[in-house]
Amino acid sequence: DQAPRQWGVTPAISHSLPTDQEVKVNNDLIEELKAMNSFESAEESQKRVDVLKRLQRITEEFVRQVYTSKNQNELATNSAGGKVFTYGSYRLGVVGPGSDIDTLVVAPKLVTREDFFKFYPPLLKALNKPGEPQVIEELAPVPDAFVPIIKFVMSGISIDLIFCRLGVTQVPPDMSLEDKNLLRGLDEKELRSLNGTRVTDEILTLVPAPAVFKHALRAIKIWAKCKAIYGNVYGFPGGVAWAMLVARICQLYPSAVSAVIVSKFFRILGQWSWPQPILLKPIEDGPLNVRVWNPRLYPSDKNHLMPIITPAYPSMCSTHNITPSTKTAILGEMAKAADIVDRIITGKGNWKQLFERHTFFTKDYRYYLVVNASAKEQEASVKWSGLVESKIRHLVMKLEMCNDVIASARPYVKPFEKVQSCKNDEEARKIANGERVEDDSQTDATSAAAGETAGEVSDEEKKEGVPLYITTFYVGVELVPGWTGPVNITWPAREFYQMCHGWEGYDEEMHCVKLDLKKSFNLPDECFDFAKGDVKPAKPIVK
Ligand code: 3AT
Ligand code: MN
Ligand code: MN
Repeated sequence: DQAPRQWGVTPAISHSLPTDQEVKVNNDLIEELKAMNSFESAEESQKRVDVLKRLQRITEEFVRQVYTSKNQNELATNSAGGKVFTYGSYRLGVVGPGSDIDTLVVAPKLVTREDFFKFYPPLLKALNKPGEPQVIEELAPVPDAFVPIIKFVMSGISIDLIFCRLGVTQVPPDMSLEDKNLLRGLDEKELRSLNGTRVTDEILTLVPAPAVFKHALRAIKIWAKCKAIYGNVYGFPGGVAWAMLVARICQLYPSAVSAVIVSKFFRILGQWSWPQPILLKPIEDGPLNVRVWNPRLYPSDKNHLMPIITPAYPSMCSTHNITPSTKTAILGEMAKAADIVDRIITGKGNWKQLFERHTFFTKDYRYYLVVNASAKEQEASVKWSGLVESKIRHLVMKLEMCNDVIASARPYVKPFEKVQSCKNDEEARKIANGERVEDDSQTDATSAAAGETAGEVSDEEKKEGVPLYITTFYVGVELVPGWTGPVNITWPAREFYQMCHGWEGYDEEMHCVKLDLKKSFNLPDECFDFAKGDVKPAKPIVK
């Protein structure tokens, strides 16, 4: 008899097959995932397949057009190829009804990023025929992004399309991105673009049973979102990091069902000796002159509190954003979840209890720091709110340094967007700065749901005055026990303003950012999901 294959960097903890009870609990889990609308219908999945086939054809046409424009002969043009890869939740097999498709176009070396932005958008636009339903909507190329991207909606599905050229003359249909020598000669943007697909592809090869992994990952992602501990920008693990955590547990229990993976997940990772890293395989060396995660070599890597390392060369820490407060929040939720899942596994509880909504706004804090980022124009607002969002975790770290008054601070993981119509520029300026305005009849905000883009201002609203695009972020603040004095946040506020105002695109006529400390009972309605049973904190009655 052969010893079972080892998955990952240590032997498995157990090869046990599931018990009848575990199988039953696992079926309950799948039913609960269905009830929560985690899966799409067969038609919806087929639509994604069709959209990807269409993108593959457009990609081949795109490469041909570039070759023709560069006077390449017919033989070279016809064999150049071009291929669409996927990454993100679609590649990992965990898409839900609202997910986008994250796609990567790979082309041979003659095709540049400039060609991509010049030739690809017109090919997409050409799919829209007059008098017919529009195939492509919301087309938005962003060539100067950290990862240059074309965003659009195709047949109703959001697409993130990024690009990478390789140092090869042909990209055939069976091309694989596994070989790390393909990375030679790429610039930083190309390396970043290629990374997502290489990492997700590799994760899938490193788990013993992909179907078990996918269901467990669906459960963990929903749980993390319910508990508001999901999102890299705010200092929590993002989709890829959660996926690697689940994958590691799958390696340790190769024969377990998803429900058991979920239960071991909370026990093992909640008690993990962080900052010991989570690895899916030994870290590899490679042909590039780039940094690979190594705390013995790089002091900054030693600062990572919960390192979760990507498997594909060049290995990186996917969780360098985690701060002391977000780490505490994650481990606290894991400890609570471990107890809940113990009861579920033994038949004394049910899965609904694991997926209960967080109490961030209803119970957890008495004080909230409200961050309002506002701009006079929608386009400016998108960039500005993104910039402010990226600084929230720095604000949290500064707040935690005021440890004579503040015990902990935790960011909420979703922005709230609204458009407010103001009488004139002067009123807009006042509102942006959080000053009281006399007549509030003109200042009803039209709120958009959390995380969604606020709609266009109607013509009527434009006539009435000037719009102000406001994005609001929240940070829960816990004071040191027994503190009754004033809460002075002058220093962290000043530091935060400085960070935001230091942005190269900052224009004080256009952008504004303002902090405001509120008591829990003064939080606006946008913080509560009354349909899900949220109850707004009441003002304490003072005798
Ligand atoms: P959804 O099902 O789409 O909600 P997802 O995991 O696919 O979940 P995204 O589409 O937001 O999430 O992201 C897919 C990957 O794209 C994850 C990460 O590798 C990369 N990515 C997304 N946003 C950023 C960002 N702001 N910076 C760097 N990489 C990003
Ligand atoms: Mn996605
Ligand atoms: Mn995406």
